[in-house]
Amino acid sequence: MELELHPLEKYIRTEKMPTTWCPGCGIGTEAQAFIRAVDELKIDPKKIVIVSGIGCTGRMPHYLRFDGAHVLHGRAIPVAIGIKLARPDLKVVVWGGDGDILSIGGNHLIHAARRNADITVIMNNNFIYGLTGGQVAPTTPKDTLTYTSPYGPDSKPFDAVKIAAAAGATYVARWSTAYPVLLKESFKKALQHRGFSFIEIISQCPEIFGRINGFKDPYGLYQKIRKIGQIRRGIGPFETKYDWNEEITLGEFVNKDEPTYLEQLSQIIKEAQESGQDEA
Ligand SMILES: Cc1ncc(C[n+]2csc(CCOP(=O)(O)OP(=O)(O)O)c2C)c(N)n1
Repeated sequence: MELELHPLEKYIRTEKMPTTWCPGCGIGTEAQAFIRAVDELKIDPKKIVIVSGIGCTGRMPHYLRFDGAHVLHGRAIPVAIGIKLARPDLKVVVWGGDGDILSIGGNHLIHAARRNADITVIMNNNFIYGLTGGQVAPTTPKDTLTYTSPYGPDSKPFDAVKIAAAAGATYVARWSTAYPVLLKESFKKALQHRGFSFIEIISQCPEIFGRINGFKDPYGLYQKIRKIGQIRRGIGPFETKYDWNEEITLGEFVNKDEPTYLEQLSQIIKEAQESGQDEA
């Protein structure tokens, strides 16, 4: 009898299994939501490129059967923009950790957003540097611990939704691993969006962040994430909360249509050619 393959197996590099991700990690839930989104949209997998930096999340191009690039820590966004400029027909997706996207790569994030670069950035926010063993991240919430901030973080956390929106991102959403179907729907919107789309996912890192913060198993941390993740509809990005003790607001906060980076560049070149300036 021939074994029947799972219908989504074609999107996974099964030869690379098992993954390096810890048991109970939220990244697998994100990957599944993404491939379901691609499948439902019937996008040709050859038209998708996943670009990642270094981190646990950075392993994504290894495990998903799309073209991909695993580049320097923090530099996935400029590589992705380069790919998109060279091949506008491709859907270019950056998948990174909160350290990758907001610390070392923070500058790239804000400039990609202000340019409305036609890429999607997915940021796995596990509140900590996972791969390197649990250092404090720019997202580490007040009243939580990491191995380099054993008395709590010394500064207030970044709220990625507000940063992306303030910098000019034209699609901004935040979900959590507790809502995989809503996350999938959001991936579908981002993949179809013209311009810069940003999705933050609040996700559990049970082995490092969970342990140091007193969660005995992945489910306990997942429950906490489920409890604080409040979905709010019809509010703007600056009305959201990022508070470990009260609420991390989930939902879609920006969705607007503006000229993309490539369109703006093309317009400038066209105007320069028409006025004869490009001959100088
Ligand atoms: C230029 C450079 N600086 C630092 C590092 C070490 N480093 C690798 S991954 C990482 C942070 C990982 O945290 P995050 O981006 O949040 O991803 P996660 O592992 O949690 O998914 C750091 C500091 C590196 N590889 N390259």
